[in-house]
Amino acid sequence: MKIIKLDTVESTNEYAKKIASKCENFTIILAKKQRSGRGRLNRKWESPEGGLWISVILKPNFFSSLLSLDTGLAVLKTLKIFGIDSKLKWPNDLLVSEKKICGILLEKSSENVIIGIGLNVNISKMNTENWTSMLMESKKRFNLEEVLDVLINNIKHYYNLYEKKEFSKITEEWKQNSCTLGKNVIVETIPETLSGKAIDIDENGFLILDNGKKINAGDVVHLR
Ligand code: BT5
Repeated sequence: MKIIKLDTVESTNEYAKKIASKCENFTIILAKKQRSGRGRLNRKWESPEGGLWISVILKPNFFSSLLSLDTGLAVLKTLKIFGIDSKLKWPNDLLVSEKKICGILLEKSSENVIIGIGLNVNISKMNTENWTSMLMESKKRFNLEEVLDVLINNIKHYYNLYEKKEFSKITEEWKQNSCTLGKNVIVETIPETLSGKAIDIDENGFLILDNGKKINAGDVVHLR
């Protein structure tokens, strides 16, 4: 494993994509700040100093979007170790009391997979809505290096499960910690807007609604 530490970068995911083919498996790009951090569909990701903005370059033997949910478990466990209870919102968010504390951006770049993780650690002011941070939840500041160490260990653990194809272990743990399942939801996918009750996920990490629809990617609104 190698960590490349940067001061300011446009986006760690973009940087990772550029160098991925020359990197070893499990290379991590870490930045103090991102000038144009990105979410899914090119949405802006606020990345001031004080957060953990990283991209992990992986060279998995196979690809499944379950990797995004698997990474969510690594963040969930990290937050728990630092005393913060969070929930997983399908497909890629971690919430505390319905406020976003972390977002995950999974991208493929030829044979490489880039997993971007944005975790709001010591942040108290930001230009977006409905967010929170470790500092705001616990009224404590955290050592970023310590949080990073714990996070890396957890990513390794869950990535190992993924490589060993222990899909049911991943999905079961995900389901136990999800705040999406059991709720009525609206899901915006690229071709259509769907609604129904979220009842399950399958071994690819797809969301299953009570009307039988299976969704591989989309934006979820929790109704109740
Ligand atoms: C995500 O997108 O949640 C994925 C975010 C991934 C960020 C990491 S940081 C390291 C790596 N390098 C990058 O350039 N990106 C990755 P999405 O589900 O599309 O959510 C984006 C939405 O979250 C925005 O439209 C805002 O509403 C909200 N948002 C923006 N910044 C936020 C923040 N720091 N904390 C919480 N919510 C935020």
